Amino acid sequence: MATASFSQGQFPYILHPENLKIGVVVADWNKHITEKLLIGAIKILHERGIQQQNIEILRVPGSFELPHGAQMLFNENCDAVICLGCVIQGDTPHFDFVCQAAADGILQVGLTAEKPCVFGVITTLTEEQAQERAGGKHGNKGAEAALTACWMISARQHLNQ
Ligand code: DLZ
Repeated sequence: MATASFSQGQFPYILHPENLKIGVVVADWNKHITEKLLIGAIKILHERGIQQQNIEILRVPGSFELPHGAQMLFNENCDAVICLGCVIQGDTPHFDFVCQAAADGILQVGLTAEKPCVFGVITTLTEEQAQERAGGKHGNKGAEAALTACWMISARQHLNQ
């Protein structure tokens, strides 16, 4: 569960949305889920004052490709990148490889770019659990990822970075 202040969208810093460019990279695997994450993320960005023309959406095949997609978006001068995917466990170890690669890669890309690169990847055992996290009883993890991006950008702005 998200913490209280976070789920209420409260940050310790003020976000200055003017002139920000935000990248969103979306995996096509489990598209029926990732499109809901995308809608949730875009809604939050609009609410926080990011204009549609300053949101760059890039679609990639699967969650494994999210880090490379994020790298491409940072090369387009994005101030933050939100990575959206959904990995549902199957009968093979593929799940673990894809999840680990996505998590490690997203962290690495963000640290290399020295900018927020947010892990908005749902990793679940079942389809039902994924639905619950894409606008169901556990909220929308795409929206939470967008809030995380806004918070981290505001932290950088607070430090004048
Ligand atoms: C191959 C694969 C499998 C089995 N499952 C998923 C999944 O649940 N979610 C996801 O985003 N991607 C999956 N992929 C695709 C990989 O992420 C990747 O696109 C391919 O292995 C090609 O590199």
